[in-house]
Amino acid sequence: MLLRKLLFSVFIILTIFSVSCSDKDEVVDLLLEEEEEPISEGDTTSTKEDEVELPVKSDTLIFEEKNGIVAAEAEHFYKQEKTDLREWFVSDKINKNDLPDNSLETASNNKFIQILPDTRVTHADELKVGVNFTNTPGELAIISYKVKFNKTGRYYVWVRALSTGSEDNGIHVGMDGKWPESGKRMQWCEGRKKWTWTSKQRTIEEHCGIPYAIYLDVETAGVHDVHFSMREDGFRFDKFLLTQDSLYVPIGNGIDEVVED
Ligand SMILES: [Ca+2]
Ligand SMILES: [Ca+2]
Repeated sequence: MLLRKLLFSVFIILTIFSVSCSDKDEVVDLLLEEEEEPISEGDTTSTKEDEVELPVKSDTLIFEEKNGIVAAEAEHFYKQEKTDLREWFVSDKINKNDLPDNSLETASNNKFIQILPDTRVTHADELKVGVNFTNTPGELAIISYKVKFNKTGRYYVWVRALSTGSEDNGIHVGMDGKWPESGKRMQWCEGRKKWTWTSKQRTIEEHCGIPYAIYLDVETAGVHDVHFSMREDGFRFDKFLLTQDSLYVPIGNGIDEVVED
């Protein structure tokens, strides 16, 4: 009798162990399946609802040129690359103590982006080429925007920026993976500590930049990628504007961004 009881107990224990192993296997299988289909931030299969809620980094957000002009909020970039050393951060992710006075209140759309960390704040800080400064466009912290051009031709590039010194006031602009000479070394000397529109190119002779020299030539109508990349770390970027009118000067927040219908 005792032996029968003992055998029965062993049977029960083995049965429970077997069921628990089977459950465990099912859980492991489920985890593996979920890992095979990760949901990433850049997933292009996102629903319409997601697109509305997350305009930033959505490749469905296309700005459209109309009547030879187009504007876009800097914080509405759809892609960021080469971020190992420096990265663009949207202002609502930056510690309030690190935001210059009134920079949010006076920014278009009350947001901007900044390249961080900023290790070269003054001229006395160590210059590290390829880290906190680069004269090579497309080398560090590239952000991209999709722009639909209805008209081909030359577009002058204006950027609204806020600098606090001489080491956070330069940037590069390019298009479709190319960085033309006319997009190198955008430079700001005026308007320290307030948002300032500029379209000037720094040269050896003129460190504060010369006008009418920063532009992109659009050869085909349709959607193109407009890129900006780091020249100096700490750069603060509110908005950009492309215009075919060489004499156009943006004022205030500039014109509203227009998204393709
Ligand atoms: Ca800097
Ligand atoms: Ca803005």
